[in-house]
Amino acid sequence: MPDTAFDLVIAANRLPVDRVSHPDGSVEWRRSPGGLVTAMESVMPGREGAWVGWTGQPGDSADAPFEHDGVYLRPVHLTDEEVSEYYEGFSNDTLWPIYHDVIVPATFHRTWWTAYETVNRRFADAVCGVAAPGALVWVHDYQLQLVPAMVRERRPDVRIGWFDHIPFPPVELFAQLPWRKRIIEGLLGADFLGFQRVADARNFVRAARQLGGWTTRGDTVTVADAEGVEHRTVRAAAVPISVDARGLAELAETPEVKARAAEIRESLGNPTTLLLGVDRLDYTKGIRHRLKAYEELLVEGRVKPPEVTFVQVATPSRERVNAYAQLRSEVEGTVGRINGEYSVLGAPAVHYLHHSYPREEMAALFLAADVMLVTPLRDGMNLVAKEYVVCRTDLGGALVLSEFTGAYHELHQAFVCNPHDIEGLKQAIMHAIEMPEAQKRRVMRSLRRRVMEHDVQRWAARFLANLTGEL
Ligand code: GDG
Repeated sequence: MPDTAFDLVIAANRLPVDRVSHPDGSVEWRRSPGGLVTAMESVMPGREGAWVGWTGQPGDSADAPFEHDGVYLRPVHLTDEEVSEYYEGFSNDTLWPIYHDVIVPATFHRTWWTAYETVNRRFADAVCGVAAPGALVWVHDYQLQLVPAMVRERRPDVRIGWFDHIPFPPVELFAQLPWRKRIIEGLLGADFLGFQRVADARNFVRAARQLGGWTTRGDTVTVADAEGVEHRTVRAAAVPISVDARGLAELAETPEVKARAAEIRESLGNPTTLLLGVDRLDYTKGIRHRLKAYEELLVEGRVKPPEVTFVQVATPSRERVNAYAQLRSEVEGTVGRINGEYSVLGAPAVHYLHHSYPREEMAALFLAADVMLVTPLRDGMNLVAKEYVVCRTDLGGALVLSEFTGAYHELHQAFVCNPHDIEGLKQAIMHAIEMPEAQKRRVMRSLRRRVMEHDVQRWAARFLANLTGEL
C-alpha cells in the first residue's frame, strides 16, 4: 500500500491492536478490546483509513506498517527511556495529575518535557507521511497535545481535530505547568478541539485567553500568523464519548453471559445485594472513598455479609508510577483490614480482584450486580457507568454515580453522590439498595434510553461533522 494515501488518519498513543508472540517466534496482532476501535470502525467505511500509534512494547526502531481489519497501521516506536519519560513520566505523572484536580501532586522534570516533544514530533512525522492531500487527521488525548501544531507546520492542507478523553483543568491548575503556553500552541494547530464536557471546553478557551493572550469569542479562539495577522479560528466544544451500546447490549443478552451472571451470584452465595466496582487501579477513581463508605456501613451494621457483599475489580494500571504503587498498597491494606473484621467463613466482605477480564466476563459481572459503584473524584467521562446501564437490558440494578464524572452530565437520574462526602455516599448506596424495584426500573429505563441513543458511533460521527464544519 503506498504511503500518503489515506483520507482519514487517526493518531493515538496506542495502536488498536496488541502483539501476541507465539512460542515458535511468530507474532500475531489481535484487535484490542474497547469502544474507540469500534467507533473508528464505524467511520472508516467509504474512507481510506490509517492509524498511527505505539505498539505498547519498547524498541529502538518501529515495526513495519501493516494492514489489520482493513485499516493501515503505522507503528511509532518508543525506546525504553521514552516509555519512562514521555509516557510514564510526562503523560502520567505530570499531565494526568494536573488534569485531574491534582488529587496527587504532579512531578515536573525538564527531561520529561523534552521526551514529550520528541515523541510528539515522531507521531506528527508519521501522520504527515500517511495523510493524503486534504485528509482528515484525528488526534487523540493528552499524550499528543503538540501533534496538531506539528502536523499543521508541515501539512497546512489537512484538517486537524483533537479529542481530549480526560478533563481539561481549570486555568488555576493548568497554570502550574511550566510548559503551559507550548501546550496551548500545540493544540491550537487544530481546526477543532473536542472535549467531554462543556466545562472542559470552556477551561481550554479561558486558558488560551488568560495564559496566552489569544483572542477568544464564545467557543472559538482566533490564531494569528507569524506577522501577527489574525487568520484562523479554532473551535472548542463538548462532544461526550460513549460506548458501543448495541454491541454490548447484544452481548449481555447472550445465554452464555446470562448463565455466567447466575453462576457468579451462586459462587458468591447468592447474596441479597451484590455491590460492584470496576476500575483501573487509579487514584482518580475514588476506590478508597468507596471502601471507606462501605466499611462504615459495615461498622454501623447497615450492611452485613453474607447477605451483602462487594466485588471490586481493580485492573492493574501504570504500576511503575509511584503514586499508583502507593495507591495499590493502601487499597490492599484497607481490603485486608475490612475482611479481617467483617468477613464470615466462606463469605468475604470484599472480593478484591487485581486482574483484567475478557469483555464477556465484564458483561456477566454487570448483569450480576445489584448496585454499581462509580465514585471517581474526577473522571473525563467514565465508560464503566455507561457500559453497566446498557448491559441491563433486564432493567435491573442501580447505578451510584459521582458528580465528578463526565457521565454525570448525561446520567443525572442515577443515585448521584459526592465521593468526598462519606455520609452522602453512604446514603446514596443505601438508597440504591433500598429503593423499591419498580422505581429503580424506571430510573434504569431512562438511563438506558440516553446511552442507547447517544452511542459511540454517534459520537464519532458528530466529532467528524464538527471537524469538517458540518456542525
Ligand atoms: C479514559 C478517561 C474516559 C476496565 N477493566 C477491564 C476492562 N475495562 C474497560 C472498561 C472501560 C474501560 O476499560 C475504562 O474506561 P473508563 O472510561 O472507565 O476509564 P479510563 O480507562 O480512565 O479512560 C475516561 C475514557 O478514557 C474514554 O474517553 O471515559 O474518563 O479517564 O471500557 O470496561 N475491560 C476488560 N477487562 C477489564 O478487566 N475487557
